[in-house]
Amino acid sequence: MPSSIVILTGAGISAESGIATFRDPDGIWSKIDYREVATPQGFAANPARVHDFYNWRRQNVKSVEPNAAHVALARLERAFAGEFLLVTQNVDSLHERAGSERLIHMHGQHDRALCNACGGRTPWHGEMSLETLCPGCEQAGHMRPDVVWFGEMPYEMDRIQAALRGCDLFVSIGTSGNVYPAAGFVREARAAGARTVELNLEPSQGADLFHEAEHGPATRIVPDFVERLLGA
Ligand code: BV8
Repeated sequence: MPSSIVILTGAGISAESGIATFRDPDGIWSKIDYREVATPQGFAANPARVHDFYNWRRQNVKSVEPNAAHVALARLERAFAGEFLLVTQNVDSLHERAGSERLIHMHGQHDRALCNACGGRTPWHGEMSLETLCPGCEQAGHMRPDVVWFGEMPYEMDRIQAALRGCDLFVSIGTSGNVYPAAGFVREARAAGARTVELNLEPSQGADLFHEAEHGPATRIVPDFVERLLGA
């Protein structure tokens, strides 16, 4: 039984809840150019288009539920006596809704707003636009989704890297291993001597970096993995 577990999740863990992934054949980036909606330059060039993109995603998540994989990770967190950290690249709130608590959204959350004028952050479940007033400074024209775009520094990297340095089990779930620095976490975990496991529908970009891999839908392979780990 490990003493310290770090888990990384990506869009694949939410796929069976009905949320589109990014790089699967019919994924989000096959329809929309990420440079237009997930970069500071895209937001500066056309904030209305970016607000439309996140308003659509925020609305879309309202009708979906956490799946068995999210629930299994929340169960593991409760049942495991050692150190536990769940790092997600996802900006949806399905992990929280499944009961996960020791959780970092390294790419932010689309149901939170950030004001570029005062730096204030606030939960946000409705529409957002250039006309939206910041609840803190009451200025309009400065609100953005509190997500990390390409070229921006992911959140809580110090805390994540400290956990990676101390873990003896690293599990990567539902991510294609395309986006850094998340895609490099497996290397940091291996350097710390951790056992590294990939649970994914198919081998990711970084599949060769993992000691073990299981391929299949997350709602099947994640509960099975948690069951075996807790039963060990
Ligand atoms: C940064 C938030 C530096 C918004 C996203 C090397 C080192 C460091 C940086 C870089 C580097 N090389 C390049 C970079 C820059 C860049 C980058 O990585 N580019 C890539 C394209 C090469 N990285 C950055 O810009 C990052 N910032 O490095 O800052 C810095 C330093 C100093 C000062 C300032 C800055 C920031 C990256 C974050 C960007 N934001 N999202 C939003 O969501 O709208 S990233 C985007 O991709 C997604 O949000 C998602 O979080 C992320 C990763 O995607 P995945 O989750 O993996 O999804 P994907 O569709 O790709 O894969 C799904 C997988 O699931 C597949 O493998 C599939 O097989 C599997 N699957 C499908 N169904 C199932 C399943 N598995 C199981 N069951 C199923 N049913």
